[in-house]
Amino acid sequence: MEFNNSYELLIELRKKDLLKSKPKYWWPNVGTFEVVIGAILTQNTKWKNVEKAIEKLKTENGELKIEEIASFKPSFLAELIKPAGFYNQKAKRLIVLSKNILRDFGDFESFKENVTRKWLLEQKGVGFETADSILCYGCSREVMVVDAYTRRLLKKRGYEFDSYNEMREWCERGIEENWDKLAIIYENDLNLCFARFHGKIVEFMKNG
Ligand code: 39A
Repeated sequence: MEFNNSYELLIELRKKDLLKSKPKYWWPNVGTFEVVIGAILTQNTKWKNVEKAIEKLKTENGELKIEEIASFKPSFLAELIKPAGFYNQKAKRLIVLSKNILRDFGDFESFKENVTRKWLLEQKGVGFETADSILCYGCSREVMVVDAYTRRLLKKRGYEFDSYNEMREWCERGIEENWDKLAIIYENDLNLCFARFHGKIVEFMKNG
């Protein structure tokens, strides 16, 4: 795979049909509180384990309520999210994060509209990748998530970066500079393009 910028990488990945039978934005249930939960739970574990934990958290009608998570005792939540590993730490962080969202934004809809990267990065257990996952998939912002898969793929092709932000900016820049050719494919939705681009990188690195 040869590429000179992230646009050319996306074009290469598009030839591989990597997101067949995946949700439109790759991450399930985009725009919901479930993305916040998934972004924390996926730290240091496989996505399959996250799916198991999320299923345990859902109510009978498939809902995941922020008020409910905020009201749980850490030990009770830890038991539910056990499949995702580091469950005591993750339970405490999820409860505090849920409480802080309700305290500072009132509800999840207002959080989606008003949250900033700075606010997210001030939360315990939220680093760059988690913050950008919440922004891109939870809040529909025009932000590209990059991760260990992205770093490994780019390193293999001779691209190395000093920081997370430098790698993210490189990925975003190639897409933005070629948006005239991509807009029609991605319904004029840059968030959709970034969401799928990240998903394609993960699926490519996981499954070849
Ligand atoms: N590692 C991952 C994933 N693998 C994933 N999916 C598959 C759907 N998501 C949403 C996040 N992280």
